[in-house]
Amino acid sequence: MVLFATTNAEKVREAQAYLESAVEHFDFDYLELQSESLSEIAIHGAQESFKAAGGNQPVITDDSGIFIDDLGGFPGPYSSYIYHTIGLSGILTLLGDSDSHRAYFRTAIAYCSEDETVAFEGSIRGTIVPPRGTEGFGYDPIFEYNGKTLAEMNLVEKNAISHRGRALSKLASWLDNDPVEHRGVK
Ligand code: ITT
Repeated sequence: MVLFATTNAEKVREAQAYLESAVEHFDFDYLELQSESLSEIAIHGAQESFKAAGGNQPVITDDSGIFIDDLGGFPGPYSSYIYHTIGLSGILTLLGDSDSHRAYFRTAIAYCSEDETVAFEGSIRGTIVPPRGTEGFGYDPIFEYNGKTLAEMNLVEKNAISHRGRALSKLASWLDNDPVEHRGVK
């Protein structure tokens, strides 16, 4: 079993749908490191959460961001703050009327156990569009990939192509192949 330290239950749902091992929500708001690197933020959070959970169960964390080309990669690591302040409509206002804005989503998932701490990143390129769809969460309604926004995909479809799905896939194959016995994760 692995604990997923996050305040975002939607991330946990996606991980539970993806990973074979049992994933349990650890609703913990770790202190976020100020860094440009999602992996560094996730690793730091995983180590803090591992201790907070008692130090005897593996913990994962997920730090994600949306990086918009026309805004020089903004909001990137500040995506949560921007989402809660100006929101999706604020982002669209910043971008103005022109139609196609390239962007990518990136997720870093860190895993911390007594033996090791590792991080895996996944990303997906797409376009920022006016909001469509009711599935998913956060920036999903304004991020289009192959003609559909992430909010127009169900959880399985999103996991198959998403930043988080790609990071989870790397974590899953590492858990399968790493020589260290994962103390009950599998
Ligand atoms: P924790 O830090 O507690 O895990 P959070 O929701 O604050 O939860 P992040 O800082 O990683 O997580 O997320 C940055 C923002 O990006 C936040 O507003 C999320 O809602 C959003 N976000 C993260 N993953 C997303 C996804 O797959 N689709 C859409 N928006 C996402």
